[in-house]
Amino acid sequence: SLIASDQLTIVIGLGKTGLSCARYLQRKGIRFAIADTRENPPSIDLVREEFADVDIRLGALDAAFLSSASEIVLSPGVAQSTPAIVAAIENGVQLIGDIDLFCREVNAPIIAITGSNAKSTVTTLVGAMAETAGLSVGVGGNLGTPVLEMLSEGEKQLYVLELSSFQLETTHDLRAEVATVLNVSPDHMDRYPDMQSYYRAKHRVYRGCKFAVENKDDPLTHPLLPMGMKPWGFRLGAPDFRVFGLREEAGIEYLALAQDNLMPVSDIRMPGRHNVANALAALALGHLVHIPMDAMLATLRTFGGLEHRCQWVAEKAGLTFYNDSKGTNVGATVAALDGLGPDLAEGQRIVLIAGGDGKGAAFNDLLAPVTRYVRHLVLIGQDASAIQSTLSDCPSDITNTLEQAVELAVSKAQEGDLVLLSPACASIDMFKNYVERGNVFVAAVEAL
Ligand code: UMA
Ligand code: ADP
Repeated sequence: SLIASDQLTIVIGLGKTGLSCARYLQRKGIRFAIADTRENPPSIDLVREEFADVDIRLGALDAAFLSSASEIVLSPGVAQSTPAIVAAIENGVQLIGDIDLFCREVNAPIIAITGSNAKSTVTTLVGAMAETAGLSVGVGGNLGTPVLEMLSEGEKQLYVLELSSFQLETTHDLRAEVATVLNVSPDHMDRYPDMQSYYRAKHRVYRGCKFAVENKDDPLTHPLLPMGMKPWGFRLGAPDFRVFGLREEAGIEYLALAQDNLMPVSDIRMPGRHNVANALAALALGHLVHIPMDAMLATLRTFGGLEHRCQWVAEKAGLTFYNDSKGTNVGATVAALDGLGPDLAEGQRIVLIAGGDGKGAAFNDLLAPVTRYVRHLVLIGQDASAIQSTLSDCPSDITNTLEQAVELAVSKAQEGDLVLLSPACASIDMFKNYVERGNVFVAAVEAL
């Protein structure tokens, strides 16, 4: 219509998400402009070539320009609280994200997964379960592939989406077949004013869902659902009707649902107790889209987990090394310690390498698992001394580089100990990202 042709959509952000949105709008023939807060965003020359006819504005966002749009598609890396965006919203501009655009396009069921930790693991695992069952499945979102990029392969039978709180903030119309908040612990406190607003962003995942899956061990994951709708759940405890859990029988611990024992826990290939919770979560999600149980259990027997998540690296000099570089917040490192700790033999301890950019977090929650399992702390990065003073009862050292940290950890460890990199912090103060940090750790271990 005439009115529609006057309307302007503005894509904010020229990262992976912004590019996927611009390409999508281009394909749809929708009039759009692009803005990025950086004077010189990555690959800007290529972008100008690809979108030769598109108005591209760089540098500080212009409130008047943004207010001229009918709709803003916001990238997750840009805060909604940016004043020019606030002004545009006040002027009646609709704010959406790439997830909304995606949901407008697809009809296949969506499994939507959020949480402070374990998102990538559970998302990948459910995707693998669906594949084992012979379904065509799209796996993406915060995990790495922007959702709109998945459309180029044609519609799949199922989508498994990892969604961050940033993505959920701009999502209005998800209506997932199954939605879950896996766990909630503080993260991104540099972007949220308080835990309440972080929690609220996460809980948007449940809006309009057909089935909700909660973590019965974490009350902060409990959904507010319409009257009469009961959540499903998982827990590292007794199973129930609608609850995947654990049951011991004749000395064997089983994954179980209600009365059914499904598989011995020891058949799970991923390491650590926290991954048992992840396995139960994946079973619940998959079950609710009717992935056959056999295929799901077969996947648990072969899926070894993702790189940089409590990943076994090597046995060397009588020590075992684990890379948990993706442990980028306190909750993750607590889970890694509580996950690997119970398998330690008598007298064995963990030497923990931690530190980096704590994103404004408090480190107090590390106290209990560190006291229980850690022999020595080796700290790196911007918040090393903050961690050291919070955990002052545990012997610790601060070093400048991760390579030095590995050497120091080895010198402090005793025969049979486990050396774990699980930083409880983001990596950006010292590395490009958590992948680079993990790779540096692995290389340093190999160089020993
Ligand atoms: N940026 C600006 N100005 C802009 C646009 C972006 O300074 O105008 C900066 C952001 O502050 C950020 C970087 O550029 O530092 C990238 O931001 P982006 O929104 O363009 O990010 P994308 O490249 O589109 O990647 C995003 C997710 N990134 C973020 O949420 C920061 C990716 O998750 C995700 O894989 C991708 O979309 C596809 O869905 C990454 C992530 O770190 C892995 N996520 C956070 C996390 O997991 O903790 C939430
Ligand atoms: P996310 O995508 O949410 O960051 P990942 O699957 O990449 O999640 O795992 C990130 C980190 O979270 C892991 O390195 C591990 O330290 C921690 N973790 C894994 N499983 C759990 C769990 N069930 N609860 C809490 N933390 C976990």
